[in-house]
Amino acid sequence: MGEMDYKCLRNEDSEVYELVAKEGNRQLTQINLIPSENICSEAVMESTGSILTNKYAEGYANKRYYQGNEFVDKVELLAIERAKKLFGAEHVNVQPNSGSPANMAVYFGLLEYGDKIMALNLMHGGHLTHGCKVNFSGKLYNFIEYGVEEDGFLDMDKIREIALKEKPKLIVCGFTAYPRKINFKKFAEIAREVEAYSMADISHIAGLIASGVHENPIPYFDVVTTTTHKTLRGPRSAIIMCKESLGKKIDKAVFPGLQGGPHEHVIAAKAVAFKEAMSDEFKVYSKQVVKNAKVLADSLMSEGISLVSNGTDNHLILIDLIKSLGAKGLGRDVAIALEETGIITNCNTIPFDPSTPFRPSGIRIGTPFVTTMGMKEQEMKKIGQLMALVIKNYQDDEVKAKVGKEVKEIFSCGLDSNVFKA
Ligand code: DSN
Repeated sequence: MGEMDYKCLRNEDSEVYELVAKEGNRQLTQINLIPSENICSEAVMESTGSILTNKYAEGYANKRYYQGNEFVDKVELLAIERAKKLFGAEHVNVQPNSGSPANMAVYFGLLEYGDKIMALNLMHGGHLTHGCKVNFSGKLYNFIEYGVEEDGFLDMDKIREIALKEKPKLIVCGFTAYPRKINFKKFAEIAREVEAYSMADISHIAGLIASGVHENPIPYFDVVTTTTHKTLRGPRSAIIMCKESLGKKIDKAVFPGLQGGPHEHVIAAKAVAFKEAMSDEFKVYSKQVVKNAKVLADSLMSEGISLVSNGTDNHLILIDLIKSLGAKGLGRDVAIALEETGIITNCNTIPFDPSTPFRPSGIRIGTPFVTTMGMKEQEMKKIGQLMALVIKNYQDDEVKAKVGKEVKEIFSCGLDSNVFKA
C-alpha cells in the first residue's frame, strides 16, 4: 500500500488536513476491533476521491435525465456486472448510498405502509432498520420480532412457528450482532411456506460470503442487501441484489422513489472493491478474519470471559459482561476503559439484556480491521489476554497503563500501515 499524501488538502485547508492526519494516526496506533469497520484499499479511496463526483446522472445507464453519461454509464454497468459475478445475483442495483437507504428501498418497493415484517429483535442482534421503534422501519411498518434462545442461537423451528402464526409479508434475516452461521436455506423455506418475500441483509458478512467462507443466500432469497464497507472492504456504501422479477420494483424504489443523483464516484469504488473481492488474496484474507475471530474468542474464554453463544463462526464476538463480571449495564464503562488502553470496541446489548441500549451489558468486537492490518493468531491470543485483564480491572488505572504499553508493543512489529499516512 502506497502513501496518501493529501498534498492539496494540506495546502488549502490545514484545519481539515490536521484532523484527517490525526485520525490516520489514531487508526494506525490503536487496535480497532469494531466488527463493522475495515481498511479499504488505496484504489478504492482514489475512486471515491475521483472526478466522477462532479457528474449528475439521475436515472439508470442509458436512461438518464442528464447528458454526458458516456463514461459514468460504463462505470455503473461495470459495477453491476462485477457484483452479479461476485455473488451470483440475477439483478443488482448499485445506487443505494448506504445500508439504511438500501433496506428502506426494499420495504418501499415491495410493501405497503403498515404491512407486517418479521425480523430479529434489535436487543438480540437485529439492526435499526429491522423494525426498531424509533427508526422509520418501526414507525411505518408493523414489525413482528423473533429472538435468539438462552444459548444465544436462533431456533429455526420457533421462527417457523412465529411465521406460521403471524403470516408476515416479508421475513428479514441477516444481523449486526450475531456471531453464528445463519441458516439461510431454512429462512427462505419458511418465507416460501407463508408466502412472504425473503430478504437477507448480509452487511456484516458480505466479504465472508463473497469468499465462500459463509453460505450465500442469493440462490434462495428474493432480495439481498449489503453495505460494501464492512467485511467486503469497499467504500462506505451499499447495494441491493434481487431476483430478476423484482428488479423493476427495486430500481423504481431507489430512483425516483428515494434517491436523486447516484454517487458515481462511490459506484466506481464499489466496482473496484468487487474486483478485489474476486481475488485469491481476498479469499485468504476472509479465511484469516474467521480464524482470527476464533482465536480471539478462545483466548478471551480461556481467561474467564463469557461470550454470547460461547464462541463465534464468523468475524464477530459478543462479550457477555453480566456473566463475566456479575453486574449489568457495564458495557459503556468497559468500552471506555479499553479505549484508554488503545483497544477500540463498541458497547452493545446482549440477548435478554436487563439494562438499556445506552448502558448495555455487552461488548461487540470483530477482526476485519486488524486482519487487514496483517495481524494473525499470535496477536489475537495476546489481544484476548490483554482485553480480559482490562475487563476484569476496568477501574484500575495501573492495570490500564500496563496494558496500554503492551498495546503499543504490538504495533512495533512492523504491520503494513502506509495507507494511514497523511
Ligand atoms: N453501524 C453498523 C454496525 O456497526 O454494525 C450497522 O449499521
